Amino acid sequence: MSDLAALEQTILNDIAAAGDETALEAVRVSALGKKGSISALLATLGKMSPDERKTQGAAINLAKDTVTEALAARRDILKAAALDARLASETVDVTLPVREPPAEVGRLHPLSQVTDELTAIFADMGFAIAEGPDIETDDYNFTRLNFPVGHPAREMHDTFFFHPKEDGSRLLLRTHTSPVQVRTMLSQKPPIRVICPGRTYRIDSDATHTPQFHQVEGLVIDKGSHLGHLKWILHEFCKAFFEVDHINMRFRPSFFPFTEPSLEVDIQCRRDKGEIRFGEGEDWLEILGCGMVHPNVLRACGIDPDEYQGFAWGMGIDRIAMLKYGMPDLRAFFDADVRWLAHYGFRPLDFPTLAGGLSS
Ligand code: 2U9
Repeated sequence: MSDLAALEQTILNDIAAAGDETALEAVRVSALGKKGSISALLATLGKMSPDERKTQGAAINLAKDTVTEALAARRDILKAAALDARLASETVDVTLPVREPPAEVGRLHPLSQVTDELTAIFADMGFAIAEGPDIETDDYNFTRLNFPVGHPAREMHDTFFFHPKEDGSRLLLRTHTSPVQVRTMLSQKPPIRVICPGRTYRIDSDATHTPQFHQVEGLVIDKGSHLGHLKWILHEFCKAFFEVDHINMRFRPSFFPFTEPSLEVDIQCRRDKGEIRFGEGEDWLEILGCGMVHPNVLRACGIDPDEYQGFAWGMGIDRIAMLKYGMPDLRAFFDADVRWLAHYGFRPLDFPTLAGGLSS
């Protein structure tokens, strides 16, 4: 057997032995690639005499064609085998039970649910929703809300301050959502009717306090707004939120720097074997604070207190969520435990509406 025939046979054996397309490509490169064995033979043609070139050239090219065809045929076989193997490994067992879609298994956090509920209630009364930044200035969080610099009421807020800037001013994490109302008054003309739900921060941590918590505050500014309107709004809110037809409320005098007069509000309830029922019973439960906006606050926010007056209220969303849905430890709200969420969470597509029912 000539050297060329032996080489051709070796290459054909290698092609037949190639088990996959990568191995086959390696055989192709070693035979027909730039430095391949057949390419090397073709390169010798230039140094041959014309007669030798004619015979050798024809023979080498014939070998090249044979190898090329064998490569193509083997590639087709290997491709088909790879496809068969993939199809075999990717079979779907149609007898398996169907996995529940995310809308069925996913759950809304109670805080999202309660925020949606109270937004639906106040939106129904004609309130707009306002939002603002979590990082605030001392001016918007305190000074314009009638907390004079150095006043002890500032200390009661246990504030997270950032490092002071070069000019001595310090940014902070807002301790209440009240700066959102400040921004609203500075940017809009009365009449104003807004609620401001959002994250708030204070250095505090136990079963009923977390350093980050949630508040919703409301603000009404108009020429004739008074405490009677405020009481009606809060009464309607409490009935709708706690889903009862009747609720007794108690307004007690209190103090907040930003309101005068200031009041704290309790609702009547009955505690029974760890459960609370609203709208009946002998106990009182504090749920919010409120009052008429202090003239100093109106003035600091660009509103003339001789022309306009208003009222505001604030409540902890976490607290009313715990009360309504009987969740005893606030810290669980932040544990990101899916078992807790499966128990206390809400179906995502049941959006609360007054017509369709808030939590049903
Ligand atoms: C402006 C003017 C007045 C908002 C108010 C309260 C009373 C209140 C607490 C409830 C529970 C905070 O989360 S809590 O600890 N809040 O009692 N908030 S009046 O009054 C404002 C707000 C903004 C411009």
